[in-house]
Amino acid sequence: MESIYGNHLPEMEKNCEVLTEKLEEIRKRMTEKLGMDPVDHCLSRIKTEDSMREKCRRKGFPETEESALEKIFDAVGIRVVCAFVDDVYTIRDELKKDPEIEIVQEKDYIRQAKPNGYRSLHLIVKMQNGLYAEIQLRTVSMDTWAALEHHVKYKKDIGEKEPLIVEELKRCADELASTDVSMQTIRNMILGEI
Ligand code: 0O2
Repeated sequence: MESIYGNHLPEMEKNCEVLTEKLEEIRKRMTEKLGMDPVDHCLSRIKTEDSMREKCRRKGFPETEESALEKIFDAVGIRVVCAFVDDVYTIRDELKKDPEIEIVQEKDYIRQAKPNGYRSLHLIVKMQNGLYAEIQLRTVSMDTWAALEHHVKYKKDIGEKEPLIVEELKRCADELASTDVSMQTIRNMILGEI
């Protein structure tokens, strides 16, 4: 079967590399300025063929190259995991200054969490070759939570425990968000900002 990405895979891989390099540059500059590394880790991936086809079906789009590249924007995805919430926004601001990429959409699930408790800042960026990528920025605690929630979502045999797990996950998400704010305050005090 022909790839849902047509012959665009090399360009997508290039975009992945370019974005990773840009984020590494930002990370280096911020480390010098802050005296500490703002990024815990950074991951990148090209969405698998199966996962893209599943997302097309889920969103009611035909399984075509146009859907995969122009209707769904996370064929290329980068995840940046930071220690502190402020660093998420500083990295967003640094990306905004880059003339080679255009941020076409920002979804702030940190200021406005999803009802299940999901938090993250999502940026859809348009690259110079016209293709899109999604950058997800979040803290370590948001990342740990999202991994656990993802696991629950795809586990088939949870059964009657599900409502309790969903409720507990939401409670944890809110507690983690409150701890992220406290940690940020402590860091600001250490840096002499308050
Ligand atoms: P994967 O396997 O991580 O790539 P959506 O509305 O969520 O169907 P859309 O329009 O791209 O899709 O919106 P959004 O909200 O920006 O979400 C895109 C991605 O964010 C998802 O991609 C997930 O990676 C992550 N995400 C969003 N909501 C949740 C959530 O409630 N829990 C977790 N764990 N992750 C979430 P994919 O393609 O769904 O999955």
